[in-house]
Amino acid sequence: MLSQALKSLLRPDKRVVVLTGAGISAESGVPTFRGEDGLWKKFRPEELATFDAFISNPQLVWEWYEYRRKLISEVKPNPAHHSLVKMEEYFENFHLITQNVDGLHQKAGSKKVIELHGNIKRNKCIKCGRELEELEFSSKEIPPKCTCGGMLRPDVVWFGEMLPAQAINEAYKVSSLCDIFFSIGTSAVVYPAAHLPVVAKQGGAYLVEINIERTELSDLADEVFLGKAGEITPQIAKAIREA
Ligand code: BJW
Ligand code: ZN
Repeated sequence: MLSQALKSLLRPDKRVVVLTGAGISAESGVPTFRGEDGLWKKFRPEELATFDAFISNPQLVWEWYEYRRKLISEVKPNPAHHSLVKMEEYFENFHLITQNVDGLHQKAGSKKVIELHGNIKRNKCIKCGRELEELEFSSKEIPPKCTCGGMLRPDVVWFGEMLPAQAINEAYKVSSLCDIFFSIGTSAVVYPAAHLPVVAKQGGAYLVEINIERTELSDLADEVFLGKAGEITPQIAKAIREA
């Protein structure tokens, strides 16, 4: 049930920012990193999603990503992703920021997505930085090599690495200037993404969280929906149509 305060804010001229995390794709069948049914139980991202881990065991890290790529290529966006497409169409000033690398927002039809942690479909050479799509190289070797001889790695952001400057700068800017900030399906423990809702709140935004469990952010939020993103987000989209 949406509060009256939130309902009254759901006007087309309100500036809206949505930050999504792994939880929004959970109902599509993409495992999350942490939380109750946090998936990669065998692999802690803090151990595998680092450049050092890649250098010490490139094969293992590459194969983890290959496994996930295959899984992601077989799943579909869920009602939460689709509801955000409706919200993008409704609000005149709408920004979708995602920590996910699965491309499911784009697959659902979201036109503009700020990807903070890269995209699992792309690769880049660790030596010359060249970006390559999956089909542009032969994978006889694991990991495959670039024409310059350097190893290819997924074009995602690992711990200790800088986020793409344009993406994080835009994310900070729109978060500091918004009227409503939705944090959906993120444990809000990985920085700098976890700082965005705080910046929004400091800027006067109404902070809404959607998650199956309480997080680090819950105490700061104006409204917490404890439930599945695929069930709650459509209720927000429905309220917009009724506003
Ligand atoms: C549902 C649901 C359903 C389930 N419906 N909900 C400040 C303080 C402390 C540390 C740092 C700091 N600044 C930087 C750091 C270090 C570090 C960091 O944050 N560490 C913390 C863990 C302590 N950050 C970095 O290193 C970042 N870089 C950086 O800061 O650069 C500057 C710098 C460089 C060098 C030196 C110093 C500074 C980079 C972070 C990169 C994160 N990369 C990963 C991997 C990406 C590639 C890949 O996919 O393999 O990104 S890690 C992983 O975590 C992935 C995610 O995007 C990210 C966030 O996870 P997310 O999305 O929140 O998922 P979960 O699983 O944690 O949560 C899921 C949630 O969904 C749960 O809450 C569930 O309850 C919920 N849920 N089902 C709704 N159906
Ligand atoms: Zn190269």
